[in-house]
Amino acid sequence: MPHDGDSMQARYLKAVATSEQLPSPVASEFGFVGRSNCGKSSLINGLLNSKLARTSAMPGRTQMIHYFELQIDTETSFFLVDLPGYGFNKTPKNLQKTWDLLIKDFLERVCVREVFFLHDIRRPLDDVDLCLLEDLLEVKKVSLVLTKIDKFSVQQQKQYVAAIQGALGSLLSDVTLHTVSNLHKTGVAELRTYLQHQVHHEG
Ligand SMILES: Nc1nc2c(ncn2[C@@H]2O[C@H](COP(=O)(O)OP(=O)(O)OP(=O)(O)O)[C@@H](O)[C@H]2O)c(=O)[nH]1
Ligand SMILES: [Mg+2]
Repeated sequence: MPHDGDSMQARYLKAVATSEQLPSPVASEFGFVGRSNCGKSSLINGLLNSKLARTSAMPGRTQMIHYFELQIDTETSFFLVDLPGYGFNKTPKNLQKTWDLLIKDFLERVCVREVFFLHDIRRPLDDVDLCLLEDLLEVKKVSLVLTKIDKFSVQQQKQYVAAIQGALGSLLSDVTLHTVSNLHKTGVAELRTYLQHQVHHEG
């Protein structure tokens, strides 16, 4: 059942710049990845029902891993992890390397239950996106979250979702597809319920 947010508690845990700073694994963690500007931090705020994650119209805003804790009830608490966006060319090469290593170490954590691959519904999935998706699927369960659906009418959304499903090809059956608008809060409560379900159920 979707929550109205009244009983939830959200908390910013920490920023992580190197693998050594990753917190000890005490609860389920969910990673949020995707191109810069696709709406990762915004959706995390929507799920937390807070403004704890910093968002920006300028790509590359989130440059470290940020851990947020969401306590839904006395039995359910988990971490939403905001990962740096990719496809941001202005980042110095050596910094990009450090980020890649950090993300790799993050993905190896057993406590990371699933990765949410966020993608702006207006953009076609290109080879870089598909490569990353394949890499993620090798190590984790993956949900593909199409963001900013408020940009389209319901009819257009259907067409764009169908195009993305086509681009996924054989990967389609390996991912769980979600559509959201954080602006209109469409699909956000459902995604929170999905997260809660993953915490309580294996697989
Ligand atoms: N129309 C619309 N705009 C959105 C939505 N979610 C986010 N945005 C806008 O998209 C821009 C980027 O959002 P962020 O949440 O900062 O994106 P990000 O993926 O965290 O970006 P980086 O941290 O740079 O990787 C901001 O201008 C947001 O206001 C949405 O649901 N609808
Ligand atoms: Mg961000």
